[in-house]
Amino acid sequence: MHGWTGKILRVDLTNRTYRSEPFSEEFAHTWIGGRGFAVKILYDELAPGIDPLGPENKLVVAVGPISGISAPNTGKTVVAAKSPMTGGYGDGNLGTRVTEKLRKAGYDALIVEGRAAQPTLLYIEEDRVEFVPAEEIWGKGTYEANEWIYARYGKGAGVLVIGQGGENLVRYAVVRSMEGRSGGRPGMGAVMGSKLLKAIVVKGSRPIPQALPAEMKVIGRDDLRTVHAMDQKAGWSLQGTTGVLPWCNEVAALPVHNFRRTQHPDAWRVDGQRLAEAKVAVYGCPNCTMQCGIAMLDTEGRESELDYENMGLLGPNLDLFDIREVATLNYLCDDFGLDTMSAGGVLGFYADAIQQGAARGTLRFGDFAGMRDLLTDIAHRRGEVADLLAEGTRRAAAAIGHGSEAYAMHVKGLEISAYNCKFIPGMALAFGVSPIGAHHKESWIISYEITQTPRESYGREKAQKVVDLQRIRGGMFESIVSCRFPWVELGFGLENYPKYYNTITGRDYELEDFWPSADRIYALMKLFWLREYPDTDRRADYPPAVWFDPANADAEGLIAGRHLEYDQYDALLQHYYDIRGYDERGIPTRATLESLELGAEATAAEQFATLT
Ligand code: PTT
Ligand code: SF4
Repeated sequence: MHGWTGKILRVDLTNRTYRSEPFSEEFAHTWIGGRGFAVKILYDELAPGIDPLGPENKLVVAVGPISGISAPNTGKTVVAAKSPMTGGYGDGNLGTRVTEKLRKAGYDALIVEGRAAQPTLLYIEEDRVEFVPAEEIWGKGTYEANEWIYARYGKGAGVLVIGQGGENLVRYAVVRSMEGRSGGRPGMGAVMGSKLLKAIVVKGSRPIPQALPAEMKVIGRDDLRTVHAMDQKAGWSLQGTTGVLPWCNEVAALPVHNFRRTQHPDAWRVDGQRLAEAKVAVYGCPNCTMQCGIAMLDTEGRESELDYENMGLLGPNLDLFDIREVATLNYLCDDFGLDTMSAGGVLGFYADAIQQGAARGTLRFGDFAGMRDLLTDIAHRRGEVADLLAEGTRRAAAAIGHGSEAYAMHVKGLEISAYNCKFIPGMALAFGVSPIGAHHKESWIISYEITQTPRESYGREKAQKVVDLQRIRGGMFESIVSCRFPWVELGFGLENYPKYYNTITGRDYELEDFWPSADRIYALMKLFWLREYPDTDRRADYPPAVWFDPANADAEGLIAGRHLEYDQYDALLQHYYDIRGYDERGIPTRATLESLELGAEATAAEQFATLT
């Protein structure tokens, strides 16, 4: 088989055993890799209703056929499990040396099962697997733990590590890698923590199987140069993702004051220009020339690597406009291994609940020290409030009550990315139908919607665009596993990806040939959800109530008085279901499942729910 190693490494932490398992060429072609492998494995192997933080959950680390090869931005890996945040399928994608090392160790995926008896580091070197005691770094932040690991295994090793957040089962704990960033917003770090798994270290030196290695070398080298030149021309990596912040403020899409407002006159103080001026270092994932991880010093003089999402949700969303203070909250999230986006969402929600009189407490918007101290307590689950907020916004709102659910800014239990959609229907739909909860990674329609369509339209073309983007982003990029930024940010052609795929696997794909696999992956993520929540309906695909509330509309500015409309949103959602072949509850119909070669899954699904 060209393009895949054809093997998955399965490790059982409870019994300290492991084995290499072959997979078929048909499996490879059907599910491609990364998210495709992960959702199929987790759907087949997890019993419904298991505790995501129990030993029955499994962590899947999966790469794809073009991961790790010498071509633009191929250093990405998918981490997946049943999500402690949503209860459905969850995953994230991070830049890490594990990508290349796992393939060179001879595997396309790693499945970690069970629970270790004591804190453990999993060391994988080709056919060798060791369960290394990790008490010495348990309780340490990700930076210190990573240094300890590098000192023992060398800087060339691939490392995934968690911080105190994951150890203490904060539901939105992420997995960290120093060569990229953080992955697994829906709580993959907490899943590692629940297994007492502090880190995974991978080494390998076998060749990555490729159909045409010599051709790939030439294509990859040329395209790396092309992307580098495009970036230098566009200057994108000067500000990285934070370059989008002024635009979000200008078009009234910035989350301010727990998403209550969409614009702020001080937003410029935390924008990409300010970050570029304060820049002290630049980082990037392996195999990347775009290097978008821009770091500045925080209030304590520590390097903190900032992105737009981090800046928006730990800054304006909390009424914080001192960029060094935002950098400090960001540094703490990185060190504790907490998702910056959910952390910003939770803190904003709690400050709002206090302001509304729903909760009692001292935290105020704009209170940097209060936010910093509470974040630290959350990572350690110290005290009743922090313990509750470690559960995420949805659970915190359910406990606090008094109407706070309306302004708990999440979808399916995952906090919303830094795009305030109180008057952006298509992007609100993208959050609503994202199968892993409110994450912009599935379908970032906002730029198309604002610049190329009437903003107030709820037309079918927006639902079609959401589907188109899901196919490209959540389908193709997450399964071939490569960073999407060369395409998103520089316009590097999508046709390059089937070109790599064909050179590596020996197949003959056009771009559209990825769509059946992409649709299959989305359908299976939905079935995973349905199996966990058999009574689910279209309400699961709605954004927060506050975006529909006239009383919450901006009082002034670009979208003063505007808000989402229920009936029209519902019609837009129906367009999405129609295009996808889902029924009125948002569940794929039997015919749709059969057309995606999921007939067996459809039959099995009928044991727990009725399909139409
Ligand atoms: C991603 C999410 C994002 S998306 C950001 S900023 W972004 C936040 N980054 C965090 C961080 O940093 N530290 C932390 N403690 N928590 C964080 N949470 C947030 O996590 C780097 C880039 C980015 S920066 C994006 S959009 C793109 N994401 C890609 C993707 O998802 N798939 C893909 N094939 N290519 C991508 N390219 C880009 O990668 P999650 P990363 Mg992470 C400090 O994984 O769970 O999806 O959450 O991915 O390595 O941080 O991505 O404006
Ligand atoms: Fe990583 Fe940024 Fe490069 Fe993508 S563009 S691979 S996120 S450094």
